[in-house]
Amino acid sequence: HSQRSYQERALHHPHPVARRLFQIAESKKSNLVISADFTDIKALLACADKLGPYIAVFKTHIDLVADFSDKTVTGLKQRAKKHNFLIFEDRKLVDIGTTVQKQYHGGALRISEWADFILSGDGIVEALDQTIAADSFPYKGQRAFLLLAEMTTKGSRACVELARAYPNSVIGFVATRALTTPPATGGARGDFVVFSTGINMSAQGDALGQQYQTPQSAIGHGADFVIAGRGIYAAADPVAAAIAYRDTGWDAYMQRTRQGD
Ligand code: UP6
Repeated sequence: HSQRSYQERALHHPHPVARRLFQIAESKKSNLVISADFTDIKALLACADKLGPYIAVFKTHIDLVADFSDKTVTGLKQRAKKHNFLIFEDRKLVDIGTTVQKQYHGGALRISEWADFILSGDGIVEALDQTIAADSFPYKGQRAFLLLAEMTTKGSRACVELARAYPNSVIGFVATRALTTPPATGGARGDFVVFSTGINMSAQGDALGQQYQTPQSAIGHGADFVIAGRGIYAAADPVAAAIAYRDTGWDAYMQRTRQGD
């Protein structure tokens, strides 16, 4: 698990999106990602307004937004700037390369326009890598991908190999634990950012198979950022919950990097 500070990783990471991510975490003292799984623009932007100050990343499922429009795009971009957070679109794209390219860049949801990073995966990473590397791509150097890690050891090894093969676009993983031993020093390649989903401080799971761990547990296992949805936005006081998750996540990070000693 990485014992280096976000500040140090921000200085040395070869990818600009990872550098921005670590800078934001450091400056807001937050490794919290809100999973904003809302079904209309008003609720989505209200969440960004209310919780924006406490988070490093705002995670969307944009295909849930029934009234998606230009207002969604401009509204999200404006909130990201105002509150200094990155946007992660969590659509699980699984089609053939050429289809995925069109779903990502252009298309009805215009994901490349407003999402700093999205999920990629085996079979599509080559196609998406080509899209963001093209001379005509308007957001060059400002977009990146995460890989959704496989649970088996064999699967997660393959995932790491894939990430290493695409250093210009893949910056890390969504996983329940760190998949690699991170480099101990400077500008070494392979400093993957680990995001963990399934974070909740008051529930063990839901009725549909979701399983939760706490921010302390995830960060103790090597997560750099914790993603929480219902644990925060469905709480009686979402702002108080966001602050509690942020502070718990930050303390766990300080412990792991021994800055708390
Ligand atoms: N998510 C998971 N597990 C995964 C991958 N992604 O929960 O393996 C996403 C869900 C949802 C969020 O799609 O957006 O993380 C979890 O929300 P919750 O905290 O409300 O359970």
